[in-house]
Amino acid sequence: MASTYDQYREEMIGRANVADTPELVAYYQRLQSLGTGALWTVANKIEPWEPASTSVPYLWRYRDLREDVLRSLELVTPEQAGRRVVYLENPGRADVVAAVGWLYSGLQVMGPGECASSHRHSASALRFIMEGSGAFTNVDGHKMTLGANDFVLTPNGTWHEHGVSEDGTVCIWQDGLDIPLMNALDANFYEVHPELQQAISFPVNDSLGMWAGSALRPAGVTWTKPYSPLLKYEWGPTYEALLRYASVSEGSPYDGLLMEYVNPHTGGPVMPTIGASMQMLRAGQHTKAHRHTGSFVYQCAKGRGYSIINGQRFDWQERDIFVVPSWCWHEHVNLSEGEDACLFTFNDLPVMRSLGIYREEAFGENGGHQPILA
Ligand code: 1HN
Repeated sequence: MASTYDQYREEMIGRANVADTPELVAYYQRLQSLGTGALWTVANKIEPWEPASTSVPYLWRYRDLREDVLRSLELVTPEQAGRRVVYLENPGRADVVAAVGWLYSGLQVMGPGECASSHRHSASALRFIMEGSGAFTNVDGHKMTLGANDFVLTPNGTWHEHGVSEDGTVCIWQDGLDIPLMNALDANFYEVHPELQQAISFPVNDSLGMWAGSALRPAGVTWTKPYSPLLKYEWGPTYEALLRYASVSEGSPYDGLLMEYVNPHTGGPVMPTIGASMQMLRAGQHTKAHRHTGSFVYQCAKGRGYSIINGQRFDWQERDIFVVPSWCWHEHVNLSEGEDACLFTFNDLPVMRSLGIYREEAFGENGGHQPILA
């Protein structure tokens, strides 16, 4: 409840508070005919007290989607569709085809022997592998083999194509891109590779050989591109790193054991506009609620539990995807019996941080936990 003082402040101090009169309405019409408007009629909307996202908290259950994603295998070929993808539409962001904020996400499916044509675009992209074996991605000639819970980058401007080997199985992965952001900035270009399929120019999985050496890096090798030279982050070493972290630290009361995927060359985010992390919740852990700027797409990589987002409970299990819009309160609960749970996220934190607009706040009341609203 806003106090009387808050109401007074909201209505009176520095805020637009002009009642319509016939004279003003006529004036507004006149301004509109001139391609203009009176700022005080829109000021409170364009300058809210705090972020007021049009994205809503939302969860897509994998068991609801999987059959329909697989059905697209029979309905369209990758050649016809370009990409055979079922995208995730946030009810508040249908106009920009976003899953949350300025982030797009979808589920892509490919069968054995299929390969989509090579292309590049201004949008930065990533994939998180959900199921199947034999998937691969080729990024600027660096071919990578992909298994469940592997995370792979296709940074903006890189030629890329994906496929599944002849001896593989049907594969489903989550795509994440900043297409809505690129479109909002009117900076989105798209090109098809002249040869449709790139050559494999380096040893398979070479970016791991070069850059996945944990605290080691190849001597005398320079890297000048604005994204991580490590293009694939495998599940095995990711989970191991989380276990090692858990053995020496409590982690954060708000995030549990959260580790960011980094560019090993800089220690910074994997790409200039999209960051990613994997977070472990211990058996029985219930994190405290907080909120911050930035839009987040989560995928449960292991275990089951629920999250409370702005007072609403969302139950998740492995492969479910949910979103936390900017400045929404959120807390997570691990319900896996005696086991840790792991949540993958991709997000626009690098944008928030590089523009100096990252802000964070703890939920102060009720021991740090939100009441669940009906
Ligand atoms: C794209 O390039 C891929 O490379 C997937 O698999 C989804 C959605 C919009 C624009 C480009 C891919 C995409 C996309």
